Amino acid sequence: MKTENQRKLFTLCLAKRKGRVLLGMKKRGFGAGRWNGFGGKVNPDESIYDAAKREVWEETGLKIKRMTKFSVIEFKFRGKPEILECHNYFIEKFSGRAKETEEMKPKWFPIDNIPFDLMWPDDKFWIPLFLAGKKFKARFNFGKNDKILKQKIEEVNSI
Ligand code: 6OG
Repeated sequence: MKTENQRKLFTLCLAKRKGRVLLGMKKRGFGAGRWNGFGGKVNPDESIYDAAKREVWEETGLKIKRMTKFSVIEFKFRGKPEILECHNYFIEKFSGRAKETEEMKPKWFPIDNIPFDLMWPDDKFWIPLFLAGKKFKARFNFGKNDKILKQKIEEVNSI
């Protein structure tokens, strides 16, 4: 009998304002050296939404006022049993100014100049959907050197 892969919950949050998207250069840990949204692991004692809010605060100093989920993406790496279930949020309203922290160096990018070559390889497939205001479910299977072996993206009405 095949057992269900273990799931690990993550969050990833993106802010968009006046034709620009806020990304952070990850300075340490998983994904270091890449631009990405803000987020991390969900602790056992918190909701996914609260975890997302906490990570944005820890990584940028921004205070979330309103945030909506736009997708759930599953990531699977070859040879590793677990599935990373990543819940993605659009930061619609916030207060404060993004500042550099120990983990992230934030920067606003024009939406027509997103540094996809310096991001996770999946991002170029789904960030355009996010920018178009779509909701979706996706799955990416990675092989050696973070190469995408298989992918599936499905637009949905609600998530
Ligand atoms: P910490 O290890 O910092 O959380 N993440 C990914 N993001 C993208 N765009 N593509 C991937 O492809 C990713 N895998 C993980 C989820 C890691 C952060 O990195 C995101 C979290 O926000 C494999 O706690």
